[in-house]
Amino acid sequence: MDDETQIASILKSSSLYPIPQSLKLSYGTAGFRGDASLLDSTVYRVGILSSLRSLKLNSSTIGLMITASHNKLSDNGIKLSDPSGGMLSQDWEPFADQIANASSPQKLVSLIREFVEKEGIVIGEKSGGEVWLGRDTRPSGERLLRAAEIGVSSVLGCVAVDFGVLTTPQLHWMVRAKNRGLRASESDYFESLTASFKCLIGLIPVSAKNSATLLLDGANGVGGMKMEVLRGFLSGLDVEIRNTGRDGGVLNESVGADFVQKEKVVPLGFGDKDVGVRCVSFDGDADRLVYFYIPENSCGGDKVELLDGDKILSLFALFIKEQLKSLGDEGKETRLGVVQTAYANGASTDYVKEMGLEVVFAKTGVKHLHERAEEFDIGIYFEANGHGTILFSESFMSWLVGKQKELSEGSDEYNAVSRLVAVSNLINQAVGDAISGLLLVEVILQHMGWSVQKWNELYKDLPSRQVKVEVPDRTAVVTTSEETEALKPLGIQDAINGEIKKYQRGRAFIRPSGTEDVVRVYAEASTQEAADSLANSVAQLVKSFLG
Ligand code: G16
Repeated sequence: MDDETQIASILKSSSLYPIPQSLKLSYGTAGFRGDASLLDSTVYRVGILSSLRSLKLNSSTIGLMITASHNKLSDNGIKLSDPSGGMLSQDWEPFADQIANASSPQKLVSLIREFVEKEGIVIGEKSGGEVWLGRDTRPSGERLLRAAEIGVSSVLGCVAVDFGVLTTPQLHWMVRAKNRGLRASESDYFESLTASFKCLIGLIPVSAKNSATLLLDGANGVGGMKMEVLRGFLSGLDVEIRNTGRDGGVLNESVGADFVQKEKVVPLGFGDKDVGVRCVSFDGDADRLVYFYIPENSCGGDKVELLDGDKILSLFALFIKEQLKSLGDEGKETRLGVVQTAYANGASTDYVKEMGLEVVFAKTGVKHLHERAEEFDIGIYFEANGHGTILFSESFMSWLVGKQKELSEGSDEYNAVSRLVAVSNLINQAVGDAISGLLLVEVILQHMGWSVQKWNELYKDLPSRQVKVEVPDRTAVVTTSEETEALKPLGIQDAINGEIKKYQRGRAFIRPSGTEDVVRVYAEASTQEAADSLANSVAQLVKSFLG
């Protein structure tokens, strides 16, 4: 990159976005996150990176989403979508770290120069790189999106296209569709979901349909707002949307999937009048969902029965398995697998294994699960926090579509194949998506004729507890690749093992969060009191080892 015009362009634009003193960021579980007031230079620089990524991949479209998802309102962040719709390739994360932390415009230019040369990226006025931008509802989003635009267009021949407020999975879906030469607007997303949902509802055999209203907690974010639009196109689903953000509620504050899953309590806006009703919570950028209901015996308490990502995964696995069964021997040959993380409740893993499914474990972060799920014909991945989807391999899809043409319409086999095809269109193939996940759960419940309570009986969760511990330096915790054991600080794992031994069915682990400045603690045991006590003792150990 010797071109004077290019260097001048970056030097000029980067002077608009000086790096705040002593800012040290690292590319975490899902990109950069932090206090929004400190992120302008980071977002601008990631704009440059996105353009380079586009140029590296023959000017394919890249997605750049401004969001801090489940984090507090005053935070913000960036998630990047590769042309496939998946997360940015992990090979580029070290470069992202380097440029985000470059101390001066000159240092930035020299890092970019070096990288462009190493990667063989050709920059030119006519290179046609393109980056699609979206943001969640955070007030800082608009300002940060402008910084991203300037970053993108400071690379010669690259343009930014602003799609305004979107859910993260919408942007990933649109990027994937665009790069596959398909219709890729937001309304195409809604149309695709509506058509496949309608098809699946039409394939429900008996009218076991469960018409009871679903209550949605929109986390005061973008998900509720988009669900309101989609609701207008759907029939066969009655959904009441609360916590839309228009009624004075604050994003993610005592609402939303992260709150409900971690605290296992009723979100704001829900209460006694909703006892027994099927409810669902989205997170701040609508890439996660968890279901819940308030039990009959709650006696005015705030506890909920939680149906988390593990239970959603189990429901999906059951439905897919049922369809494959209708395909006889060919169905048996299909490699259907499940990907979970160390957070998966032990009872859910036992349940899917008993179903005869292959289960593999990955590190926290959808980028890790997604990769493992691609190894199967049909790979279902879910984190307990509600982030997940079902991936259908290209080869399996072409076999399925061919099969559909051979079969006689209306036969059991034909219907099973049609359901699988419709599921592959409904469920987001790019990334976990709360909206498409919700639609699939609702279809399956109607198909089975099940209430949320009946679904909850698939297996009984082992009692568990999650806590977070604030420490001076969370990077002092280093874990094994599956995050089940801590390698550092030295001695902490032996101490944790000592605590685990005291509890029946005890299991616990610690890991540094990649989205918040905390160390996370997970504990499981045979009773809730025991799980709480194990989590607290491990949290104490974290405090004493890390000060
Ligand atoms: C992100 C990732 C998820 C991960 C979550 C929590 O979610 O996309 O895969 O489970 O962070 O990560 P951590 O425990 O490292 O903070 P989101 O919805 O916040 O983008």
